Amino acid sequence: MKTYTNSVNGQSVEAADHQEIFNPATGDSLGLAPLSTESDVGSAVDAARLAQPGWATISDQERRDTVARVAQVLEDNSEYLAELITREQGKPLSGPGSRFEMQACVGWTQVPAALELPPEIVFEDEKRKDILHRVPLGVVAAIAPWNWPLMIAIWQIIPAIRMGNTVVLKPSEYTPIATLEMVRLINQVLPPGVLNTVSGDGRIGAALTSHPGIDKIMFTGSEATGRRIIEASTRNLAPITLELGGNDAAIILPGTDAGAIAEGLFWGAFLNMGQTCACIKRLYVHESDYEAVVGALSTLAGQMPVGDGMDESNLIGPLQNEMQYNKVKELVADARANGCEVMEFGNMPDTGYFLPLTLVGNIRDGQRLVDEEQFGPALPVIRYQSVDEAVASANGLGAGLGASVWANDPEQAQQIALNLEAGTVWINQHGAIHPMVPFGGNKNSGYGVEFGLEGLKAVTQPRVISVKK
Ligand code: TXE
Repeated sequence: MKTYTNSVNGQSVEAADHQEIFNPATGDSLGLAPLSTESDVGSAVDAARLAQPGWATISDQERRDTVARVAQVLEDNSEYLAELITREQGKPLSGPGSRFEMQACVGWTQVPAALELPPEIVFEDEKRKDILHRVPLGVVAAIAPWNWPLMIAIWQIIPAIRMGNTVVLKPSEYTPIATLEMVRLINQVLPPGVLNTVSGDGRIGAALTSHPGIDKIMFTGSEATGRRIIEASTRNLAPITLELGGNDAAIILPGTDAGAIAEGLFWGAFLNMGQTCACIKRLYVHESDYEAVVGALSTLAGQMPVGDGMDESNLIGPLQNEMQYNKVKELVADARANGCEVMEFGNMPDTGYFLPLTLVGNIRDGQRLVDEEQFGPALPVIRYQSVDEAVASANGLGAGLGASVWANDPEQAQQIALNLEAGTVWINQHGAIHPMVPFGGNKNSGYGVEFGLEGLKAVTQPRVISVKK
């Protein structure tokens, strides 16, 4: 059985203890992932601290060139890593699956490599000149989730490295292998100590985020863990970028052509089997359009090939883990027990954490499947009578990551969008993130933004040089 290792100071480090990782589609063993100790966390942070001053003092151009070489390594190894993602995470190779995730890894590395944050004159008169420089924070702790394990790790580590920080990354305990392999490959072109890993569950995450040697925390995960990380950071006062998922509402304005938007709605809700922070998790449809929208989504759901994602004909795979599988099943069972209409599609394989693509009708705000983040392939479709009522419902929960408005007239949709409490409101699309466009949550979905120039600023601190004339 293959044993995977952490990377510390450019070296593969053997762990004393391991956990076996299994394919969520087949149950096959994928090998042994390392389990770090608290002392391993200390060694990884020490390596990152030691490497940071040297990495920060090479020229900006040299750092950009190195990050561009990282993008090339990702591109060269994308098929190998995509297959590992599919085996470990479950999303299919095809469609918006693991090859798509690898393309995103490449793109989200190329863009920071191309961006610049030059010093900025923020004030000047005859007496003084004030120049704002952006300097690295130091060592960044990156805590990644299991839904887009490589892509989200890249979102966290690449801007940090680009700006002269060094990193200690902890992948999710559900999906460590593909991430550790990606880091091993990236480290072929990074100087030792710039990118290090530790592995394990929340205890190791807590040891890392509370470590006094950490200067910044990048976290994507649940709201509950986000709150724990804020508490842990009182030990190091590290600023935090928190992406805590959402419960995104989509509102279809009355009279919208259901056939024209069905595919966008479908993938907006069922991308990665719904295990995506910015997926449609509540769909609000005017009562006069309800049958047409449910009909169009049912047709698509009924046609989707489901199964092991290593088979290139499949577009829908299993849930990633038993915890998530049970959570989604429980929410659907609750809806069924409360009289909702549960419409299930697809022939499920007998093994693995497969759940049918599910639309749930006759459901209202206040029911668990609407109010709680399902993070799975079960979409509540809620009828509304007035657009004001739909906007109030969309804004009625604590989450505020994304939202979308769907309409024949995009101008009309934009007016509605301005009233939605979310970090991003998409029009006639959902979850359409881009490496140049800042992305982050409002309300309980977290704070801080990633991507683009704003994302680079978030991994720096300002240093003002103020000159008397
Ligand atoms: O999340 P956790 P889990 C949501 C989704 C899911 C729920 C639970 O609804 O059902 O969260 O998933 C690390 N200090 N999202 O249990 O615990 C952990 O090891 C530091 C939405 O996987 O938040 C992992 O690496 N780190 C989300 C990471 O935090 C800690 C994506 C995320 O795990 C820690 C994933 C601690 N005290 C789940 N405890 C999104 N935003 O898209 C755990 N971790």
